[in-house]
Amino acid sequence: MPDKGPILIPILGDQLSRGISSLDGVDPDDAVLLLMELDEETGYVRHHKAKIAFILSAMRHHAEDMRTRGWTVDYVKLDDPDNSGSFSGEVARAIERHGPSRIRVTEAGEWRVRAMIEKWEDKFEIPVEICPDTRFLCDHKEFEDWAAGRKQLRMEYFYREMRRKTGLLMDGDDPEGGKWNYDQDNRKPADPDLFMPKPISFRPDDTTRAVLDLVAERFPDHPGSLDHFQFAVTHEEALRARRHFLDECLARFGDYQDAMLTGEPFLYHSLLSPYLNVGLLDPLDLCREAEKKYVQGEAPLNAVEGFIRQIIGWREYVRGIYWREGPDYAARNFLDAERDLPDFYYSGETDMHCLSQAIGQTLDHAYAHHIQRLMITGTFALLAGIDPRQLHIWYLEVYADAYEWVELPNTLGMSQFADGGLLASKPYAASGNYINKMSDYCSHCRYDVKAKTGADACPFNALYWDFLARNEDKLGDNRRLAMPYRTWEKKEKGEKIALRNSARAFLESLD
Ligand code: FAD
Ligand code: DLZ
Ligand code: SF4
Repeated sequence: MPDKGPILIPILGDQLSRGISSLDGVDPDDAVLLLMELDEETGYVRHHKAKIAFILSAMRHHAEDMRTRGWTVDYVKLDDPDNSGSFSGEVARAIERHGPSRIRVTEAGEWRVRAMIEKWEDKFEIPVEICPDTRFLCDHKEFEDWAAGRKQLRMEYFYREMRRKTGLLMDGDDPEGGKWNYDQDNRKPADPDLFMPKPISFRPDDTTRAVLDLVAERFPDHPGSLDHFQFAVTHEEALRARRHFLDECLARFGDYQDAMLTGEPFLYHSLLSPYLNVGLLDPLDLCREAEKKYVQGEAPLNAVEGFIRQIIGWREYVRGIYWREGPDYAARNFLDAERDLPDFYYSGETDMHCLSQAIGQTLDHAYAHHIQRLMITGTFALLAGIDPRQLHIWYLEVYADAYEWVELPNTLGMSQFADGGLLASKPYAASGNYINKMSDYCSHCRYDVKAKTGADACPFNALYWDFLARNEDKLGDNRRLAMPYRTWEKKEKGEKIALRNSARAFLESLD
């Protein structure tokens, strides 16, 4: 290989940050950036059509943006007849085209692609430098050091470290306002009379329209609709989306973070995760902008702390868990759950109004907010004993923000307890009562949320008790479940049988 060739810098589809680490210290005149639209990436699961369109359009816009900043960009389109379909195949072809002296790439966001990149040096007989992804606050070693020797890896303690490290919402060595966490103020159910901010939407330009046509033609069998496509696809648009959230939604984000309302998919959530995850927005900058809103008296502490915690706490923490647990994490199934994912996860067609709302909006917008993911589609799957691997694939497919490093720990660990409690201290099991408290869904549902058994009873109710009874050998000694297990024990034998029969009849109807 020539010593004097350019540096070949592959930029993966979730590395669309102008300051991505593989560019650090590189002179644009010495490098070729390689962006690749690939069958393997668009097809390793059946991604929602809008997710593919978002990523490809953002990639095309980013390529143009980098060209205007003086970089040479080699862009391989999905319908290029010579496209080999994989990162390795396209890097091989790019080596032929450019004769690079070396390859430099920022580490991938998933084990599958990481393993592929680690083979490049031997495969291509050319030096390959893999740079750490500096868009995260906590690198792999720092997370290891934090986790080492701890019996339990609780997010709350990790989050405090990140607060200290960034100085966000700190008053010297103490947390602003005297408390680290204001979650107790953040559990208001939504009121249908609330004024809801309209989400900012971006009209597709020529580039996006071409991508939408391509996706409609090539992926007709993938889930989801392109009809509501309104994502930001450039750095500037993502900044406008950020401003919209900070000005219009942040102040009420905390109060209504856990609320759900019929026909209101977005409430006061930021809708910024797709942009953070592909690199159109920087997480720390976003948190600093949110902090300013508190300092300027434009948003209360419970909202700003809650928002910042999601990003420097949860987001960093789940990434740490993903890399720490290794590629086998995806295979865990602590509760031996083996039921197939019901078809209605792909159609939204079910009489359970909470599920039809959460799934319907997911298929329309490739979006559901956290409590819908956790307490509606997640809790139902947990109670029904759905195979966590099938559920993991579903979440990876249907959300525009889904990449394995963030989706897998949330699904397998937090939502399904399939890692046996590494991430969550107890399973997020709940009856219909929780959904009724936090939403207006039950008042629109054909099922009766107050009824426990029988054909018209809310299925979550019998499933909840059945879940506890079914998993008593694995969960019976969990201290946080002591109360529900005591309540179960106190029930009359007849009631127990009726609940379990009701659950069984419902589960059989799913099969
Ligand atoms: P907001 O409610 O406005 O929150 C602000 C930001 O905080 C988000 O944009 C996100 O970057 C971050 N955040 C919040 N909660 C989490 C969390 N638990 N883990 C990581 N980051 C978080 N998030 C993803 O980005 N990708 C996924 O694939 C994903 N899969 C999930 C699967 C399940 C089963 C569950 C329960 C949660 C999942 N989440 C995932 C976390 C969370 O639901 C989404 O980040 C959030 O709903 C995105 O919408 P938003 O931008 O409006 O978030
Ligand atoms: C998710 C995705 C999709 C749908 N398509 C592409 C693509 O065509 N080209 C690309 O470079 N990246 C894509 N991605 C994102 C990658 O899957 C992601 O970069 C890897 O999973 C590594 O995190
Ligand atoms: Fe969901 Fe049950 Fe409420 Fe219907 S009654 S919306 S199934 S929780």
